[in-house]
Amino acid sequence: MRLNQNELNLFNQNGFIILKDFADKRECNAILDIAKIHIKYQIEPIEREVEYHNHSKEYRTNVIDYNSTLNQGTIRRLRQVYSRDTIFKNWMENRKIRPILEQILDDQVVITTAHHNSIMTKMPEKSSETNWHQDIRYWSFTDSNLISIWLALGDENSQNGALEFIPKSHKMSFSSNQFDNKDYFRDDYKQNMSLIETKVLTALNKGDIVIFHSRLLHRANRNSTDEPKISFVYTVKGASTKAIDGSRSLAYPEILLDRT
Ligand SMILES: O=C(O)CCC(=O)C(=O)O
Repeated sequence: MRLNQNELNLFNQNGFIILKDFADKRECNAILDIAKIHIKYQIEPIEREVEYHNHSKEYRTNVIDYNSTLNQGTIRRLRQVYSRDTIFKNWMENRKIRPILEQILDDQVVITTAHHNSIMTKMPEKSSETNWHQDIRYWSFTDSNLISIWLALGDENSQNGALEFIPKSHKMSFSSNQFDNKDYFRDDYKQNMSLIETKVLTALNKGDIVIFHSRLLHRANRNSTDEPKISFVYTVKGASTKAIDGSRSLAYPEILLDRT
């Protein structure tokens, strides 16, 4: 499958694109079943809600041990899913999406397992919101030609914490005082407010995907429903984009995918 020129232009302009009904529902259900087992038995490496919010910028930038530092608490994400089960690996190596990723990256596709390589959860009552941020902020690469593929394994909406994006922000330059000390984009800063008003919510259904640029500002609400929200996210880069030697971005394997 390939994007038409209009869709590719939209991605380049806005920094994201939604592809409705992209993944096979049976594959989504299989991913969900395995994910629920790993969540139920708290199989490491995991990150808990408290850690997701409390870890410092230095920890997020440098630490490469992704095991939880706590022995209890609500799980926010299962990490390193590529190597957990072939059902996860197969989705990340899915051939149907590859031509699209090649088009967007304008390069051969490489999975970087160091960062988004996760099942993301938002549990009822115990989840929290995520503030505005660019994913690239804690990553170390020669350039920002990286994109993430977010797969909805159930419905995602304003009640359960669907992603919100600021279109076009992947191409904008910001000053350091527009961000707080953890590099979140400040929503209490006057200069940011009018930009934040341009936000769009990406409501998704099971099997929909959204592909977004590593510099795109995004956030999400907490889940205020009674049902868990579970999603899959992984990141790919162009082959000519290199992880910096000695950085966390190079601490886990990269998987070069054949050209289509
Ligand atoms: O589900 C969320 O709260 C957003 C997650 C996110 O944007 C991230 O971890 O980079």
